[in-house]
Amino acid sequence: MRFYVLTLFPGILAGAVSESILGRAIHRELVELTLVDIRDFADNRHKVVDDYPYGGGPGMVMKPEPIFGALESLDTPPGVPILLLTPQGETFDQELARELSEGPGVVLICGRYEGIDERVREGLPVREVSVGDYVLTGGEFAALSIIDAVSRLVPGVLGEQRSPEEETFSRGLLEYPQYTRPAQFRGMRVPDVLLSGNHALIERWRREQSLLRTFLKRPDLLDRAHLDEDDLKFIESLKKRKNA
Ligand code: 6GU
Repeated sequence: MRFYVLTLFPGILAGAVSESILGRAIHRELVELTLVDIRDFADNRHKVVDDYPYGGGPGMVMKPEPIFGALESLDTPPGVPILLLTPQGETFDQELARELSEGPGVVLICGRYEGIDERVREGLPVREVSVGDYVLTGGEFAALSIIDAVSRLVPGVLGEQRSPEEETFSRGLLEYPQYTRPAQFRGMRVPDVLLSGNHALIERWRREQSLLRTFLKRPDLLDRAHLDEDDLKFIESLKKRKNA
């Protein structure tokens, strides 16, 4: 999986991806990162990449030429998606992470300052993506989230701990509570069922805890989750209890 990141601040990404799981994935060449400094494609001697907005108003706007130039310098495989990172985009989620992880790579264009010249959206085949309803200082921090979420789905990156399919947003439910030793800590006990050694009971308890948590914290997820008959019965019992 290769990420091509167009940014005015390559150092933000270089630092963050050098550590931990991503750092190892890059070292093992399971993930490759091509950082492109948009400033290198400034079309003027002074390396200016932003300018005043036509029509006036506060702030600066990223010029189109360096972004087009940087993109056209890339040697990407055909069909690689080009994401323009902006709070105006569709919200990034686990489904898009999976989709991207199944392709050969992704181009990420990081916006900065108050905006990007509209002709980037108009003249390039970009898909606008946001990472949530809040405003960041720049797309670099969104790019890091996307790189992280996509990379961990690349086979080999996580090792063999467990398959990403088992976890929270893939199954569509929040995860059940986890405990490790000691069995008792500051008066708080690990639930007896987890110490019982009865794997059928444990599995059932975990499923119900997942359903309970999702019901309480993210009921919106239940509509999209894959639920069997027992799950639906359990949810019904939760609803009855809530209304009682
Ligand atoms: Cl992609 N960019 C910026 N600047 N802010 C954001 C965002 C992106 N996604 C959510 N907030």
